[in-house]
Amino acid sequence: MSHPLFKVIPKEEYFLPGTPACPGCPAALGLRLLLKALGPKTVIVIPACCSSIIQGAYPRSAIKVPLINIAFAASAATASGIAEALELKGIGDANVVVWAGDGGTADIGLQGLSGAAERGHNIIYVCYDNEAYMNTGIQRSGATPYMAWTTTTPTGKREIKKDIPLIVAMHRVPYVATAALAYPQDYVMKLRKAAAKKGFKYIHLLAPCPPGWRFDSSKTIEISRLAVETGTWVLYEIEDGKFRLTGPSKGLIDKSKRKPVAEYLRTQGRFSHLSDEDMAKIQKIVDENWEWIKRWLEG
Ligand SMILES: Cc1ncc(C[n+]2csc(CCOP(=O)(O)OP(=O)(O)O)c2C)c(N)n1
Ligand code: SF4
Ligand SMILES: [Mg+2]
Repeated sequence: MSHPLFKVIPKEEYFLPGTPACPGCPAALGLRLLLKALGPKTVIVIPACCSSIIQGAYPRSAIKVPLINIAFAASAATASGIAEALELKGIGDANVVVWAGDGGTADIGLQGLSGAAERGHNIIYVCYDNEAYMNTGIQRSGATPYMAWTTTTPTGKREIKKDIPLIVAMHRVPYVATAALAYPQDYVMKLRKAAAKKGFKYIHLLAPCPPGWRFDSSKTIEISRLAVETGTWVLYEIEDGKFRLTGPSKGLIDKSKRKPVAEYLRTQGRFSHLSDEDMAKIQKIVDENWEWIKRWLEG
């Protein structure tokens, strides 16, 4: 009998093994699942990031679908052009996907992303968020969380994480969702839902990165799960303007159901310098975020 996972996630592979990804790499797993979810009629646009290395060089790319590498700021604009060209050619059933890091999304590619969202091009933009510029040596990005160590925030980042999914949602696009690697069915279903809708769709995948977050490479999924169980990372979707919690996040409105945020933070060397006071402040940020969600759901 086949594993229940295969009911949702096909066995076919479009991401070949033997890449230079680090062990436990969330970008490799996230892209592999994305290609399984969307299938061979997919064009991938990748700006400068770890994934542009992981994919390998033409003609020996690890990715079995058409792929274009592009300058940092240009990924959403490039995908928009590809989507319009396919439309003109009468090819309406291909998925045009941006696969970009948090630096390429929250900072350098934000204007292109906003423009494509506002114009409503028929693309799926996926940000895999490892919460720093990993490929160039762990520099902080707008998506790095409060107090996280990076090489450019040696005593911890003083600013809070920029909320990209909500910024995109304010463009009134048909679909915005968050995802986590510990919940692959939830991620795959969201990708499929996005593919079935016309217009600009956005998915933000939390991507725990062993070397950048300072944890053992066997723990990627465990840390992804803790991010959700502590309520630090919230799984949701906003479909045609309607906000909905998904997966295990549905049961976490009640604070007593959430694990303490410290359980998540203590798994990672990037937070090893935190005092109890810092931990309490981060717990407060997470709890305030849930208060927002509660008010939102209550309308
Ligand atoms: C315009 C420009 N600036 C800087 C770089 C150098 N660079 C290449 S990858 C990268 C980091 C990208 O970070 P992110 O988007 O978060 O992806 P990750 O490396 O974390 O996967 C940087 C700064 C570049 N290629 N182009
Ligand atoms: S630094 Fe992180 S995201 Fe980049 S290849 Fe290694 S594990 Fe993957
Ligand atoms: Mg990054």
